[in-house]
Amino acid sequence: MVAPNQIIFSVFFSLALLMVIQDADAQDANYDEAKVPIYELPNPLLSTDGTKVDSEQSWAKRRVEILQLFKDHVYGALPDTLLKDIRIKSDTIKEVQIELAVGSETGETVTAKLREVKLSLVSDNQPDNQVDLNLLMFLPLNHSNTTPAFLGYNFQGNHTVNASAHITLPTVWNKDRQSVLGTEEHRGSQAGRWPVGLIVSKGFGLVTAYYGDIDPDFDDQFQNGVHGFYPKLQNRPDNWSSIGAWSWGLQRVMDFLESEALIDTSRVALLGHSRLGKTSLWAGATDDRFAIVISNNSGCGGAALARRQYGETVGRINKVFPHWFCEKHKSYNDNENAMPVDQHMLISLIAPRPVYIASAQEDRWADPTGEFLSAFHASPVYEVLGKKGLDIEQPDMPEIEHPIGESVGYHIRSGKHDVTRYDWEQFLKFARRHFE
Ligand code: GTR
Repeated sequence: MVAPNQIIFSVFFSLALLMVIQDADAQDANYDEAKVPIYELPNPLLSTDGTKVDSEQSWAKRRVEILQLFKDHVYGALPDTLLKDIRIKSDTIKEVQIELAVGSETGETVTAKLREVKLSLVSDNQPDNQVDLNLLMFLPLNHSNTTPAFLGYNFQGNHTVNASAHITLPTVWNKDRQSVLGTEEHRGSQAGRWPVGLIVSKGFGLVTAYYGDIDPDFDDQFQNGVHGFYPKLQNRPDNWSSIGAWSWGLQRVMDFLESEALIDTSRVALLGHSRLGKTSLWAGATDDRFAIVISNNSGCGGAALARRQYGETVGRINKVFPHWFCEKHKSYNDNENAMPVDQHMLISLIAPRPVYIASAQEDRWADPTGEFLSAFHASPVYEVLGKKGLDIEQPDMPEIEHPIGESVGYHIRSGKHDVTRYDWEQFLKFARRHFE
């Protein structure tokens, strides 16, 4: 038995160590635009056999090719036996009515339904293996199958999303790879990232879950979480990665939502921040049931162009997070130009569905310019499909807090790596514009 103070100490120590390593790397990183190497991006509209893509039909073929390249070289394979051998059991744990503050200043509130559902993923092939995903939902009072919703993972447990005492304290993974009970003290600690009252007041539901439920975020050679269901997808160059597993988990949430009439599943906006923003892009690319995809400050392996080698690089991300991407991806450490894809092509896989990329000015580690350029270079694919993408002629970054774009939306705001109310206001506007 480990004493709680020992756990706290080692969590603190591991966190401090990680921060020291990250700080050193972050300081060594390139933040000089003049040192960005000259690079040539692969063209999403040029097939491997040299055919130019200029129609919906030719894009459909090219899309298959690009998707496969991302599976082989970046995120790894996904289980293709979906739901033939995995069953989802759902138990409603709680449903209560709550009052939520819409804004901190006005005193305005909105009444919502807080609902908790435990999804148990059970494998027919491995009866002893079960993974539970605890969904937390905030729904407008009169929600129905016409209510649009946002879906996104949280980083630290459902109880951190909002301070409501109704939220069941979950188990979460600490840095020592121990599953521990979340504490009262952390209730609502991430509430600044989740303006739930605002979301509900605009007529949207919010569905969230702790990403560690699906796959704990550490390198354990893919034994735990949902990886245990598909051992055949490991020990190969295109192994099912953690970003792949988290993406797969979001798809299972969608399966559940489709089986209930809680919300309108044709109007689900998938959203993620940082590593979970990388995840939302990959989930959106591999499952077209997500009607809108939003990626906030996703950086390297997310929206940012790898070839720029600005801020976090492929080599650095694979060193610190060896489980996020597939094995093959490591062959591009300090070798970005050899990749057959770059991240603008990931965004293009979401076309013609609306996609939104958000950056933060001080988040240089995530390379805001690289995130913007990806959105820009994905836009020609939208145009082939009859949509307006970012809808600008030249790749000139917009001013701070001046959102741009049609089916590809983009903004850069002032401030740090985070999800703020400003970001949500733009996501809500974008979603309303496309859903209405
Ligand atoms: C950092 C990592 C980034 C980003 C971030 C996060 O340590 O280097 O790629 O994903 O974590 O997810 O918070």
